[in-house]
Amino acid sequence: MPRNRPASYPLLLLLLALAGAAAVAGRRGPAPPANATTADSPVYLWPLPRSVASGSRTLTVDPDLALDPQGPGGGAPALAEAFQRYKGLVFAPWAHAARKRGGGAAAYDVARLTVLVASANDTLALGVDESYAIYVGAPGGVNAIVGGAIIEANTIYGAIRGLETFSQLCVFNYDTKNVEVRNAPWHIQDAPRFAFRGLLLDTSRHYLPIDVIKQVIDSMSFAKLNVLHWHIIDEQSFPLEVPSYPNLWKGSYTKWERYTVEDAHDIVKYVILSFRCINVMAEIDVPGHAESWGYGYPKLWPSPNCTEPLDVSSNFTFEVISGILSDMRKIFPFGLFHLGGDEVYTGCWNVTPHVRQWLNEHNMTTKDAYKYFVLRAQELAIKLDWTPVNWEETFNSFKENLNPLTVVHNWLGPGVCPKVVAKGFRCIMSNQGIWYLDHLDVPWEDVYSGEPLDGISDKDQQKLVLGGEVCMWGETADTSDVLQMIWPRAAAAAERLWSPLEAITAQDVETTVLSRLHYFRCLLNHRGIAAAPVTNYYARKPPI
Ligand code: CP6
Repeated sequence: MPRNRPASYPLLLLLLALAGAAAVAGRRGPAPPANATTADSPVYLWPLPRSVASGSRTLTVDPDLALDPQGPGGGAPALAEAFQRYKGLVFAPWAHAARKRGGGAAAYDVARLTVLVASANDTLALGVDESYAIYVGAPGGVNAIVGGAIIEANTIYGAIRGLETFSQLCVFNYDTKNVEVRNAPWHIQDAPRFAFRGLLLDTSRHYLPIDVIKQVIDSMSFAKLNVLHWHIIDEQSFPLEVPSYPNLWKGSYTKWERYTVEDAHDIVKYVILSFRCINVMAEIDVPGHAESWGYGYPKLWPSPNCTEPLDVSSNFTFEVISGILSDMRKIFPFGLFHLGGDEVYTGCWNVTPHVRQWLNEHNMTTKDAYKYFVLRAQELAIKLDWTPVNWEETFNSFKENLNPLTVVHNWLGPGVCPKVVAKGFRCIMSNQGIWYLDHLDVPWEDVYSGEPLDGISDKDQQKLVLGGEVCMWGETADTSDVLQMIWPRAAAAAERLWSPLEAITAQDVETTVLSRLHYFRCLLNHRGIAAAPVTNYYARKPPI
């Protein structure tokens, strides 16, 4: 099997059938004989929680598992909705194989899931408390219920992270046809290492239908990623409706490859109102990467021969940016907004007569004009109560002038975040050598080697690293393959952003991490996400 090729569907299904069954049995290789005990089979969680204690009992889980909401935040309708969603995820993949229990009611060990949410505050912001604890069948657990299951969290968002982990403890037993929690009693305590755990989706190079974006969002929640960086617009197409400037989306590829304001609202509702605990950070990339704006408003181009970067000399440019931002503010409640600022090639500003004249009048070099543009766009975003995020070139070019609120987004390689935090700015790591998912030749092991705090030893400076983000640039990805390109490698970054560094030893990376990642990939497949095979897993698997 060639390396790194997105799996074809028949191949995917075959792998699913073989590997899925093997993984569910908790081992690599053939499924165990019918009389095999499953009590000592490993249980795989991804990302690894902060602390995990387990035992050796196997508990059955009632297909009619009931939610027992407790605490000031327990009554939120969103919790009930999330619980139903997770029940579906735990039981539905096995519906074809599950056997209805005939006759009298069988007693299941886990018939009720108590979810205790300490606070009724349901504001979703970066840094919201996502911690949780889980007890399953833990004698001496909160209510000392043997066979019971309890999730405790400070916020509904922590509870939802806990539901994800609980769902990963639930394993289908093909022999008994029960969903089981093995290795109980469990006591898990967990909280994320970084507040910002992002994934970039690029809908300009290829349009992605709303349903595909929602599928990506679902899959993000399985890996506990929490920021969807929506790179909506770029030079190739402008798919978003902007009521203030209704010609802008003439820059879409076709009128079918567009997002209405309602579509964008729908995405935000999907992540927020349904309490998946994911923020949407929207981006408009200026002044480079914006050629498509000019299809609707050619005046945004310095000239027909200079269609990028946007015309820095014209007030109209900033009026349009202001209109876009005001319209987008009504859609995107998240506190961060990305203003791009990368790969700005200002050469043609110099040779466009009216721009050249403006530069002369203002005594500016093109580099000055680039700075002027970025800072003016930042002011517009800040006025709308947004924290601006910019790609690292802005910091590299004029760090001393960036607004102190700026979050700098690394991409060019390692080494910039240490400089960024030393200057007191916040940083997000997306080192293109390892965290650009469109680079298909990067194996998961390299993704897994990512460490946002590399080169930063000062504790206060470390706090300025918000986290990191994997980038799914869209030049080579559309509906047909975007999920295969994202998964399973994004999971490798997700674990680095969630799990404590100390929880995973160098030896683990050589041994258990591979099995857990393989298991998580199968879990994604079972949940309908077309995750590709784990790179090189086949090469390391013992022959059957
Ligand atoms: N588009 C935008 C891109 C990239 C960037 N910005 C990019 C650059 C180099 C690689 C991959 C992606 N396609 N707007 C850089 C942040 Cl290798």
